[in-house]
Amino acid sequence: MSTKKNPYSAFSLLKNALSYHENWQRAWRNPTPKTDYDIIIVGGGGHGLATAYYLATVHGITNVAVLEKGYLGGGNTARNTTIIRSNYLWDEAAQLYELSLKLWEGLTQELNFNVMFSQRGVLNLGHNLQDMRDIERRVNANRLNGIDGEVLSPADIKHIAPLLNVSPDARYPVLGASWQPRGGTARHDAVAWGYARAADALGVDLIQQTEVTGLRRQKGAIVGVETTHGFIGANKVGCVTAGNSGVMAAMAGLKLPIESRPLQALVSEPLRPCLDTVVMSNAVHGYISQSDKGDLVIGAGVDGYNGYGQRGSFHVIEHTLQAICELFPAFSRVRMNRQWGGIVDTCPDACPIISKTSVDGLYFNCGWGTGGFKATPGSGFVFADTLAHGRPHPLAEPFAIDRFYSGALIDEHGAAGVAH
Ligand code: FAD
Ligand code: PYC
Repeated sequence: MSTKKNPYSAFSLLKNALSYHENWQRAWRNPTPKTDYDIIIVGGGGHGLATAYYLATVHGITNVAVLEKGYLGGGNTARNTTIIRSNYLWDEAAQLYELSLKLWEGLTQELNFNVMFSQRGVLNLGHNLQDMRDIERRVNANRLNGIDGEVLSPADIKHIAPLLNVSPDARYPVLGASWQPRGGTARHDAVAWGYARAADALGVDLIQQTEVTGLRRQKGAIVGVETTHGFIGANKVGCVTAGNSGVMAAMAGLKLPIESRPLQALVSEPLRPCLDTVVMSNAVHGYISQSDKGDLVIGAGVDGYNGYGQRGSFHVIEHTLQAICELFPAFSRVRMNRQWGGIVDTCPDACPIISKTSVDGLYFNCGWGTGGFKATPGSGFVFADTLAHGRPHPLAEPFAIDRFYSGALIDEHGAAGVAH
């Protein structure tokens, strides 16, 4: 038996609680920025932190800073409903999300940090004949790509989610669903913290409370960033600033084909375990799972207007809760505890941008819209490779900005999970 003290033992938890948490060991350093780095990542969300981690671990590039205007993982990473799946329609998207799902499957071991990845399966409901045709097409395409998927009947669905109303008299009758058993949920904070801790241990500087306010160029090429704490040099800058990508691009005189809109979610009071899978319905703009604490985690559709206010409109969540109560009559008396919003950057084809730009040394990873949490590991992996080599990773190539000029769009509106 090891005689090493376990800093996370029950006794130490109690001791730290009684000392007002003053004696916790820091999980990562709080470094003073250097004057220069090989690569600067702007944005300390899950994607930025994963990028830094893979730069260090896969490519041996550790002279890297992640600059975050707030606190690590405090953006959309903190605000999302954590649904993970890879059942996208087109080969390009399906392969990227499937890389991510495979990385999720080993992430807790890789980071030595429990990201609480729970493969409880994801149901995407169909409510009319066209939904069912789309579901069948998508499941067939997934299987051709080696991605798990089945088309389920209402009786199969009832077996998996007994509280779901599959009566043909329902206002939104459930005609069937796609089912991805390897899908599920993870703990959003843990993903950010796991990547942060591992990247820091490899020498990456994680610099919080430092906003990038400008991009400095010489002879057209990037030489560093202006921040609220002064200039920091780097010849490569990767912007991973979900919700603010348009603002970042404008600093370089670029315009991205992106709209920024509020997306809301809410959680209920905790209940006893009653739903051990994820249920999504794109048609009715609602999706639901139950957290390990017992809360129902419920998400809505995007708000109809562009903006940067992290809140959203009441009528949107009201509509979502009407739909959830119709699908799950047993939840009609459950009280909601909290509501919040995040700003999602959406592209015209509901797919991300992972790309070099026309400015030498400036790269963007953005536009994940309503569905980027599931992509966190895969996005970081391919973006790190793209930054390290100065050319797109093969899986990132179809997601370059120039698809909006060539017309090679990858329309994933049907699989996006949230209509927009
Ligand atoms: P973020 O976590 O937002 O990180 C970007 C960071 O950049 C922020 O921390 C921000 O402070 C920082 N930043 C911005 N500008 C600057 C600057 N100038 N200088 C320094 N730092 C800056 N996806 C799913 O796959 N499944 C879901 O179930 C799901 N549900 C969602 C529910 C809601 C309500 C919302 C809002 C989103 C949801 N998403 C979901 C989408 C998902 O949250 C995002 O796609 C994903 O978290 C984006 O991760 P990120 O690391 O790129 O962004
Ligand atoms: O992309 O699966 C998804 C999703 C679910 C809720 C929000 N986004």
